[in-house]
Amino acid sequence: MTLYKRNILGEVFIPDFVYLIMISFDQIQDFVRREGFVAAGISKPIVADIYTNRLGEWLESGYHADMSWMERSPGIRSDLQAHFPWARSVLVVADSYYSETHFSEKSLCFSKYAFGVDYHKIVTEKLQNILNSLIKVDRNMMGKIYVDTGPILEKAFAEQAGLGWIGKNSNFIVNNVGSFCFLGILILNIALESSPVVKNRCGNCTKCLDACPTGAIIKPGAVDSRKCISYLTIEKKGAFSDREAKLLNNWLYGCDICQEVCPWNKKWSSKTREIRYLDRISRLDRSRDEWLKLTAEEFDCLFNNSSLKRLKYERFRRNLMALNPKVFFR
Ligand code: B12
Ligand code: SF4
Ligand code: SF4
Repeated sequence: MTLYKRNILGEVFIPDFVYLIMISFDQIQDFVRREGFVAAGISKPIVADIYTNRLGEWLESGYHADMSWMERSPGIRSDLQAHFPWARSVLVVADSYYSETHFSEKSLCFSKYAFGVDYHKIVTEKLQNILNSLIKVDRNMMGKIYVDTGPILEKAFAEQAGLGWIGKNSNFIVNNVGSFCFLGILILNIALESSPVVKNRCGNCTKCLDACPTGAIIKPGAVDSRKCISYLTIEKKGAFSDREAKLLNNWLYGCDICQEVCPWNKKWSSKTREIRYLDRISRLDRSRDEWLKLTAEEFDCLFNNSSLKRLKYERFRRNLMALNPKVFFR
């Protein structure tokens, strides 16, 4: 017998009282720890107006560049129940991918998030394990996973779930862990109490704004993607303009500068226990000339199941050709 019902429109109707008694956050925490996540918390399935208003301003300013998919589905971005009427709470998790980098002088720069297996795959797999465990406890459990795979304001949910705070560099800083963490969410049909929110601890610090080599952090918390090395090397389609090509500052894929300078990362970061995030780090220490010799077949082999695979060889070559250390400027 299932405990939820459908009305004549086929919408799922769930009496809240049923789900209040089924499972506690403490039980969920056991599953979370088993998967090796460094933090977890619970949020309600709606994001506060402050986040959606800021998203609106960001889009109006054109800071999303050609990522037009960011304009889609504003309804679900603010209220998950608009799309999932059964949603009662959101489990938010953080997975650390931090490792120190000891690349040689000749090497081009790679973001730490590209040292191993694609995080979409790993975080989704771990959240699926949690959902499966929950279903074993209560077969009426329903869930939906997002790991940067849909129109979800993940950092807003993470802040509401008390995992930490959104820094002025716009990255989410997990309390006691730092920002070198991926986020993922599991929408649940059980009503769980929201976790207490953590205070923003950026204070008067402006290290990330000062360090960004392209001036992409327009104001605290807001990044103009058109100037951001991460956008240019990962998301941008097509050729670079001359000006864009000069912004890359030796970064072949992604950019970590505004995180590397953050005092909280210096204080808290420690090596991830998820070794799959680091499984090809030693093979990335190459000079531009060495990378230029990489063939399309070798690219596919080296970056199999990595997030770089989505870049494809053509855009990898585009990035590579644009790197010329003599012509960097803001
Ligand atoms: C679009 C996108 C990008 C774009 C735009 C980045 C951006 N800052 O928005 C580009 C391609 C540039 C990018 C780059 C990176 N990304 Co990205 N990206 C996303 C994505 C898909 C959506 C983010 C979003 O909603 N942006 C919209 C704007 C409006 O959001 P925002 O600027 O953060 O503003 C929000 C808050 O900051 C707040 N806010 C606004 N103004 C202010 C002002 C103040 C003072 C404060 C405190 C807050 C605040 O309200 C806004 C709405 O929620 C998410 C996944 C997801 N679905 O959430 C991953 C995600 C944010 N990216 C991620 C990563 C890892 C990166 C990179 C570090 C990768 C790299 N090393 O190169 C860089 C970091 C660059 C940077 N400094 O932000 C992780 C971040 C994890 C974390 N700990 O924060 C995410 C969460 C993916 C994931 N599941 O792990 N990304
Ligand atoms: S990722 Fe790099 S370019 Fe983008 S805001 Fe941070 S420091 Fe600036
Ligand atoms: S560098 Fe300073 S201002 Fe920037 S995110 Fe870290 S603590 Fe906040």
